[in-house]
Amino acid sequence: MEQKKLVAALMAGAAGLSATVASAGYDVLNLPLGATANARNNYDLHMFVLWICFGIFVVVFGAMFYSILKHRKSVGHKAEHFHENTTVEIVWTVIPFIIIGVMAVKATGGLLAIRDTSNPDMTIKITAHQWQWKYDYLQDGISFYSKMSTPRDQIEANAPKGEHYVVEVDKEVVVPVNKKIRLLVTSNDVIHGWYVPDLAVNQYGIPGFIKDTYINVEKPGVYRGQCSQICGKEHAYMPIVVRAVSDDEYKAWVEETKAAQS
Ligand SMILES: [Cu+2]
Repeated sequence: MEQKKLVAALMAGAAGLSATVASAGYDVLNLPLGATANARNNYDLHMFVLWICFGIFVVVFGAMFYSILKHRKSVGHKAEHFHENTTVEIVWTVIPFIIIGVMAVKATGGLLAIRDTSNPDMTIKITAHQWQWKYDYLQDGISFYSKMSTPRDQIEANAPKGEHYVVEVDKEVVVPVNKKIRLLVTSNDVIHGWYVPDLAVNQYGIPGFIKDTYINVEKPGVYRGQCSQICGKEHAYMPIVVRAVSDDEYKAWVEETKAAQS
């Protein structure tokens, strides 16, 4: 009887917890679904590994609690005295090996896709500065600095915070959708990180080195990010805003920006 009450209490607790988590909109705690194939792949891989962990958790803790309840001393069980069971040892070596192997194959596929910067449609060079970003569109001959546009008054709490507080910029990085865009990331001073979660890119900008990565944005929209490496006193104030637009809109933006530059 006691046992049943305990199990019922545990189950009620678990159900209550999962209901609370679900109603709180738990997806904000998860990885973003993202707007690129790599972002989606990262999300799927993350969920795949998470469910494997959950399965292991259920099996291991299930066996443990079953043993504790069913084989306890007060109901008359005596501890077994045995060691070395070849079958069990083979099973608990082979099963984890298979699980890790499957995860490694999937993860390696994802990593290779992320690293494949070959055959880009266009290239943008990104140079980090304390504390702003410089963008050079190598094909289109556009070049500009992008700085945070949140007024100082909001930061110093003299004015109410805006909707995009500290993740808004004066000049957005405009890119066309469904184009493979190679990003060459470097830095002018210290190490920075060009980090846009929705695009699954978090790339170091290191002085003296050029690192390459790429994006291929599938959905038009505005994607916000921030510098991910502590790079000095204004580190928190060097956001990134990428605006993905249709091909025609991109061409129009290029013409407009070039006309304004010259
Ligand atoms: Cu930085």
